[in-house]
Amino acid sequence: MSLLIKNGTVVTADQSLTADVYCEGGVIKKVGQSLEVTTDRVIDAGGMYVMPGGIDPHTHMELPFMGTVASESFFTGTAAGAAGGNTMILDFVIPSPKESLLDAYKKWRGWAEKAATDYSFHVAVTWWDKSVYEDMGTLVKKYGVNSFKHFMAYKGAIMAPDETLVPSFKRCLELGAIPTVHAENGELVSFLQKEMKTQGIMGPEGHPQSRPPEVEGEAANRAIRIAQSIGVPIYVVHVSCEEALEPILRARKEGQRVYGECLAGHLEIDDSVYYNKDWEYAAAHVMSPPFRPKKHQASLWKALQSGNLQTTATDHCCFCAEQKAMGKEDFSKIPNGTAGIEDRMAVLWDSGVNTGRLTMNEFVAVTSANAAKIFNLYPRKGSIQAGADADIVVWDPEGKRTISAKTHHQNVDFNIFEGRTVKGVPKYTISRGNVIWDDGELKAVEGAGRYIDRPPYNRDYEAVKKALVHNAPRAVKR
Ligand code: DUC
Ligand code: ZN
Ligand code: ZN
Repeated sequence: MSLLIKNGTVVTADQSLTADVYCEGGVIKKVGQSLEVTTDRVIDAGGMYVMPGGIDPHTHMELPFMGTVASESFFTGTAAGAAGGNTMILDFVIPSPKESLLDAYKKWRGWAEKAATDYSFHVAVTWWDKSVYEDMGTLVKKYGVNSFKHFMAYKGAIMAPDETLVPSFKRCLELGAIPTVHAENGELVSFLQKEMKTQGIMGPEGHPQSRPPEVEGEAANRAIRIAQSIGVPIYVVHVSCEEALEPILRARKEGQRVYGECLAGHLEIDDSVYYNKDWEYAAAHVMSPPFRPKKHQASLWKALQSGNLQTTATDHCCFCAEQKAMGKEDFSKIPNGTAGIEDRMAVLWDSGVNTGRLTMNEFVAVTSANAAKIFNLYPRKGSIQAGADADIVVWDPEGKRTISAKTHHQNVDFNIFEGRTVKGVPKYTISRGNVIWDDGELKAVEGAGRYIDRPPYNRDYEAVKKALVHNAPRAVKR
């Protein structure tokens, strides 16, 4: 299949230019003005922007979690993602404690064969022993994994205490991989959940109150300081509040290589949702970290605008009303997760580009290119240039959509952006040269997506370490 996208404005993280884009065999062959080629299909992108397809670096398709399984499969989730302009996800392999990392990785690879767009995996380190150390090496050297996730919350389940974080971060350094963290102090969450219940608070309003911003701030700071002591870069997922931003800003100012991600939901939605009288509505918003009081959103936007947060994601993790009802009598049993893969790009465009907070180039950076760079996929992904994968979104800045669970493609019965009309929508989403979102028609094919290897970073880690670790070892000759 060959495809020519004509008359559009190509917008990448680096530049905007009037150019045609010719794709063949799943890759971009030429970018240039007035291309004359024989092709199977021509898309007229007049008045539209031709951008790298979105990369959502944080999703959980069909995740077994909190006694149930997320309702979105790798097929339905990536298809919905394509309807929203995405062409790649980074999902998470999450081994149960004592489960071999390699076994879990192979299990997830099997599930993900259904994906309609390309995908890759972060692998969670949920426990520690010699086999985990060895499996991390195998995953990096043989299976194209260059990022390892650490949940600092979910005590008694997948939480990684310091005695796991420290050796795992050190192993990441040796391997040229990057540690990532879900930053919430799991001990404190567990303590505060009990406190809430002692005070008779059993409804969804107990969720944000048992996971306040200081719980996130403490964990973010601790993870960043551990990374600094070891000399390894670090990526903090779903930064939701000022208390977590603070150590990120401080560390970046000190020259530490710290990256931060924020979610479309945290940028736009505040914690009043948990105090709604309707239990189902409130429970549908239960995710961790929770939505925050309004002032945090302004700070997250500023951090995104200034480049102190580099990526946007969704933490797409869907549970339907009947699954949320598992926590009807106890908020701590409500499966944590909300959807958003179909809406992230349009919401970011509407609230970011339309308001002037982000330039179009910055929009591409935070929805695609930066994730590709941080996770070593660039320029194969996240760019529009000859040789890159033909993963493209043709964006209609005048198109409008009113977001609703009744019309979305996500396999979940609730939408946190319900009723919002966004201006700026994907008109065509092209995955490896195939048009899978075709002017309102979803043509995603189950199994068409491919696993993408991410090689380790070939930085000079010893030099990086020397520059980062404040106190170089000093021996005294006696
Ligand atoms: N947070 C969620 O809300 N869901 C899945 C896992 C997580 O950390
Ligand atoms: Zn998380
Ligand atoms: Zn997550």
